[in-house]
Amino acid sequence: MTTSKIINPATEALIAEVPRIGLDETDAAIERAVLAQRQWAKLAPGDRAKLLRSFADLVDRNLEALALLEVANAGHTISNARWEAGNVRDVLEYYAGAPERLFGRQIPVGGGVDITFHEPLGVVGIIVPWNFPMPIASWGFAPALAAGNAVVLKPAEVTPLTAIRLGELALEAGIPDGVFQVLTGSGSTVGWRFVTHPKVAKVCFTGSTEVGTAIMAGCAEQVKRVTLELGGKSANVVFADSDIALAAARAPYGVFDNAGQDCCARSRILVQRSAYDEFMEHFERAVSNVVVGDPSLEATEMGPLISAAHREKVSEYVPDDAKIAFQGQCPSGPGFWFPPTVLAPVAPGARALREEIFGPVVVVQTFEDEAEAIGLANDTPFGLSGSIWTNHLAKAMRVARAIETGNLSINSHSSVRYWTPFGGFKQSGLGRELGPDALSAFTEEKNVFIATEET
Ligand code: TAP
Repeated sequence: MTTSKIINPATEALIAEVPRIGLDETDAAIERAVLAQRQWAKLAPGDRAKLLRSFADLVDRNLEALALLEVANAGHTISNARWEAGNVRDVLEYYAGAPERLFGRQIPVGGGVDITFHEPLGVVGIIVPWNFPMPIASWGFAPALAAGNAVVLKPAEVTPLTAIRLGELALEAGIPDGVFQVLTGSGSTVGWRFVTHPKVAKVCFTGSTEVGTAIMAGCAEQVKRVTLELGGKSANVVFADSDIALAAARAPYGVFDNAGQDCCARSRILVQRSAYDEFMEHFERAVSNVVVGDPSLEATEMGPLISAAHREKVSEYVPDDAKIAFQGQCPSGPGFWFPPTVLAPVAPGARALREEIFGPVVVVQTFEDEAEAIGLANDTPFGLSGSIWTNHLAKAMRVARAIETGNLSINSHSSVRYWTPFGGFKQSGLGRELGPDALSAFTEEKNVFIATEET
């Protein structure tokens, strides 16, 4: 069997070699999942819930080890990686409360009784990108398992280590063999087989819009259920009536977190013209203070990019003649480093303005009034996230309702809470993850009529 070499992006050291499984092993895993799912769905809801709680407990007890694994594999800062492992625990705990609460309805009808059930789909294939390997995996597998499905999970080829460990912890927690399997290998082999295999009932994909589009088209051939969480080009809209110093101080963390490799990155900052100079003065100071370096150190705020190839791609958005307003610092030497970079002004058609960069590069534009701010924010095929800074409540609500995006924060950059829905408008995706309704994405509603009177 061939293997993938796993590299620490902060040091470029080889840290592991992981099997690259092929089609036959993928098919065998899917067949195991089909058999395991039947037993899993038959378990009493309370027993399924207990096993998910045990899984959450084990993640909690292994939290530091999982975090350190992510620091080494993905270059995430240790504080982010701890949050991510904690998020897996929380998501598991939250959906461990679901099996006993997966209520159907009794609907009034004549001549009998009508009731609905939420049936599991069967085997769910989850395809995960490299930018947040742990949380994104759990947003799929936790509700899918809670609803009585089996899961085959494909991590990104470059960041499989935490997923492999989570697969081991699930078994240790007592989740039956075959119910949750982690399959390491390439997207075009393992991931695509989830699309084409008739016994995979649903594909949950997070990644690029390009691959997501192909997955949706592939799933259409079998009318296969699909959830897509794709790219973003989100706007951070700063009105002149906001606390400009605060908005500028927080702006780096809205876009440079995880080195900008975040689908929710607010990679376009729109500032009301009358506040532009004041904003840029504070923003420059904030960017120069971002601590970029060894992600295992507690004080580090930004680590490296994931790979040399990705750094190459990000660099293309900052050519030699780019108008760099200012840049932060980053280490030299081994590691895929890229400094926090602010581009301004940018020409209306510039690639950096229109395409998802997925690196620590942000563009700053100005606007005159509310209408122009909304127009600019919506001038993108994406619609995942965004922020609005203003002290005017009615304006904040008007603008929030007008921006075509799935997740907005007012006077904050927070995007994700496991108990609120998450997902995109337009080409940022299809369907929602997390929140109270996540199980409906992993079940089919069945209606049953029972005659109680002869007709
Ligand atoms: P992709 O290249 O799309 O890869 C994502 C996953 O899909 C990986 O596991 C990849 O496997 C797999 N894959 C690749 N080609 C495939 C195919 N033909 N069939 C099935 N699976 C395939 O994206 P990426 O570069 O890893 O991630 C960055 C993108 O993800 C960005 O656009 C970002 O915005 C988006 N993203 C979105 C969100 C949400 S929630 N909307 C969250 C995070 C990231 P390999 O490992 O073999 O490449």
